[in-house]
Amino acid sequence: MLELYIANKNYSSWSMRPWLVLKAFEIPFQEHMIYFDRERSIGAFKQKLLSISDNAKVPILYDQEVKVWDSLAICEYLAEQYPEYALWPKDKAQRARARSISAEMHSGFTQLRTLCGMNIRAHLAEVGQRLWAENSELRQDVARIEQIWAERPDLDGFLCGAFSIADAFYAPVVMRFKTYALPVSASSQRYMQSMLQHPAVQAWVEAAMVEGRWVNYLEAYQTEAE
Ligand SMILES: N[C@@H](CCC(=O)N[C@@H](CS)C(=O)NCC(=O)O)C(=O)O
Repeated sequence: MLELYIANKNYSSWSMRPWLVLKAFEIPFQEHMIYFDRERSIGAFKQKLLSISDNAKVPILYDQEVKVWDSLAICEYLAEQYPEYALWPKDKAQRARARSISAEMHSGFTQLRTLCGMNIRAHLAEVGQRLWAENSELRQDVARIEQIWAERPDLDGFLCGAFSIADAFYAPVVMRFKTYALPVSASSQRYMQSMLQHPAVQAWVEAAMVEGRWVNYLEAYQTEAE
């Protein structure tokens, strides 16, 4: 049985990606949750991670004795292990696009990632409005994402046709756009709706909503009492 180590569903955007892929394609796996510490200084999260993998970051996948870390490497490994499912699109051109946009997400969009941390439970529209007004680099990141989304083959569908790893990579972005109510086009909102209605995304979001763990250092914009 595959074993996937992840952190809090409310906050852990990197964990969300391979988890969604496993769920969406109904690949059986055992989930191991390692909660972030309330304060970074506590150090228990890091210590637990270090006992699992030297890279000390989630997600980590174990397939018996095989260890895979890093969300993109995990998804590539799953695609290789389950060639019967289209984890990457079957069509060569769409597969190339899916790989490219996943890699682009993996290594880019720094401003969006830094300023708008994933926080599924939170409603930060006012914060989003301020960030949007003040940060041209954030607006550039969002513009590029919107361009990628607009190029999907069917406006009612997913990024490269059927749901694939590429969508799992952009799922945390969907959550960020929602939390910070960033002003995106009708076409982008349509993609966000398709994603939010996907059963795997819904399952993750439902779990995030009831998780009930507060992590101070991941809450830049609100205090616990709010
Ligand atoms: N590039 C890595 C990033 C993993 C990552 O940064 N994970 C975060 C959680 S979302 C983490 O484990 N942070 C713990 C830390 O930095 O102490 C991936 O794609 O898996």
